[in-house]
Amino acid sequence: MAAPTPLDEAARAALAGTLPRWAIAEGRDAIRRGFRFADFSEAFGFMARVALLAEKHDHHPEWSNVWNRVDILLTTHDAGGLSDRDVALAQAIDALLPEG
Ligand code: H2B
Repeated sequence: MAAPTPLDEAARAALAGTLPRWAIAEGRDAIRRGFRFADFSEAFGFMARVALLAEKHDHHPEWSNVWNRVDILLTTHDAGGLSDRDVALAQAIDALLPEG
Protein backbone atom coordinates (compact mmCIF):
# COMPACT_ATOMS: atom_id res chain seq x y z
CA MET A 1 0.00 0.00 0.00
CA ALA A 2 1.39 3.43 -0.98
CA ALA A 3 2.34 5.77 1.83
CA PRO A 4 -0.39 8.28 2.63
CA THR A 5 -0.07 11.70 0.98
CA PRO A 6 -0.89 14.52 3.41
CA LEU A 7 -3.54 16.86 2.05
CA ASP A 8 -2.02 20.08 0.71
CA GLU A 9 -3.67 23.48 0.88
CA ALA A 10 -5.46 23.03 -2.45
CA ALA A 11 -6.89 19.65 -1.46
CA ARG A 12 -8.02 21.10 1.88
CA ALA A 13 -9.69 24.05 0.18
CA ALA A 14 -11.50 21.62 -2.14
CA LEU A 15 -12.81 19.40 0.70
CA ALA A 16 -16.20 21.08 0.99
CA GLY A 17 -16.80 20.30 -2.67
CA THR A 18 -15.20 16.84 -2.68
CA LEU A 19 -16.96 15.66 0.48
CA PRO A 20 -19.95 17.94 1.02
CA ARG A 21 -21.43 15.72 3.76
CA TRP A 22 -18.28 15.73 5.88
CA ALA A 23 -17.07 18.51 8.17
CA ILE A 24 -13.70 19.38 9.63
CA ALA A 25 -13.59 17.98 13.16
CA GLU A 26 -13.21 20.54 15.90
CA GLY A 27 -9.72 20.62 17.36
CA ARG A 28 -8.44 17.80 15.14
CA ASP A 29 -6.88 17.57 11.71
CA ALA A 30 -9.69 15.22 10.76
CA ILE A 31 -13.06 15.00 9.06
CA ARG A 32 -16.24 13.68 10.58
CA ARG A 33 -19.74 12.72 9.57
CA GLY A 34 -22.72 11.66 11.61
CA PHE A 35 -25.15 9.03 10.32
CA ARG A 36 -28.64 8.19 11.56
CA PHE A 37 -30.50 4.98 10.79
CA ALA A 38 -33.92 3.51 11.49
CA ASP A 39 -32.66 1.40 14.40
CA PHE A 40 -29.62 -0.33 15.89
CA SER A 41 -29.73 -3.20 13.43
CA GLU A 42 -29.45 -0.82 10.47
CA ALA A 43 -26.68 1.15 12.18
CA PHE A 44 -24.68 -1.94 13.03
CA GLY A 45 -25.16 -3.39 9.55
CA PHE A 46 -23.69 -0.15 8.17
CA MET A 47 -20.77 -0.42 10.59
CA ALA A 48 -20.08 -3.96 9.42
CA ARG A 49 -19.91 -2.75 5.84
CA VAL A 50 -17.64 0.14 6.81
CA ALA A 51 -15.40 -2.30 8.70
CA LEU A 52 -14.93 -4.35 5.52
CA LEU A 53 -14.15 -1.17 3.58
CA ALA A 54 -11.66 -0.13 6.26
CA GLU A 55 -9.82 -3.42 5.92
CA LYS A 56 -9.80 -3.13 2.14
CA HIS A 57 -8.36 0.39 2.38
CA ASP A 58 -6.05 -0.51 5.30
CA HIS A 59 -7.47 2.61 6.87
CA HIS A 60 -9.55 2.56 10.03
CA PRO A 61 -12.02 5.04 11.48
CA GLU A 62 -12.35 6.48 14.95
CA TRP A 63 -16.05 6.00 15.52
CA SER A 64 -18.87 5.59 17.97
CA ASN A 65 -22.35 4.17 17.91
CA VAL A 66 -25.35 4.94 20.09
CA TRP A 67 -28.38 2.87 19.07
CA ASN A 68 -29.31 4.26 15.63
CA ARG A 69 -26.48 6.80 15.37
CA VAL A 70 -22.96 6.28 14.05
CA ASP A 71 -20.30 8.99 14.21
CA ILE A 72 -17.22 8.53 12.09
CA LEU A 73 -14.00 10.53 12.36
CA LEU A 74 -11.25 10.02 9.81
CA THR A 75 -7.64 11.05 10.18
CA THR A 76 -4.36 9.41 9.22
CA HIS A 77 -2.29 8.50 12.26
CA ASP A 78 0.69 7.57 10.09
CA ALA A 79 0.66 11.09 8.55
CA GLY A 80 -0.24 13.06 11.68
CA GLY A 81 -3.38 14.44 10.05
CA LEU A 82 -5.56 14.40 6.98
CA SER A 83 -4.32 12.52 3.92
CA ASP A 84 -5.60 11.17 0.65
CA ARG A 85 -6.53 7.96 2.50
CA ASP A 86 -9.16 9.82 4.51
CA VAL A 87 -10.71 11.25 1.37
CA ALA A 88 -10.73 7.84 -0.36
CA LEU A 89 -12.34 6.08 2.61
CA ALA A 90 -14.91 8.86 3.12
CA GLN A 91 -15.90 8.62 -0.55
CA ALA A 92 -16.20 4.83 -0.29
CA ILE A 93 -18.35 5.17 2.85
CA ASP A 94 -20.62 7.71 1.13
CA ALA A 95 -21.01 5.30 -1.78
CA LEU A 96 -22.57 2.72 0.58
CA LEU A 97 -25.59 4.94 1.08
CA PRO A 98 -28.27 5.54 -1.54
CA GLU A 99 -28.20 9.30 -0.97
CA GLY A 100 -24.39 9.39 -1.01
N1 H2B B 1 -5.91 3.91 9.94
C1 H2B B 1 -5.83 5.23 10.11
N2 H2B B 1 -6.94 5.93 10.34
N3 H2B B 1 -4.65 5.86 10.06
C2 H2B B 1 -3.51 5.21 9.82
O1 H2B B 1 -2.45 5.85 9.77
C3 H2B B 1 -3.57 3.80 9.63
C4 H2B B 1 -4.83 3.17 9.73
N4 H2B B 1 -2.51 3.11 9.36
N5 H2B B 1 -4.93 1.84 9.61
C5 H2B B 1 -2.54 1.73 8.99
C6 H2B B 1 -3.74 0.99 9.54
C7 H2B B 1 -1.21 1.09 9.41
O2 H2B B 1 -1.00 1.22 10.79
C8 H2B B 1 -1.07 -0.35 9.01
C9 H2B B 1 0.20 -0.95 9.53
O3 H2B B 1 -1.09 -0.40 7.62
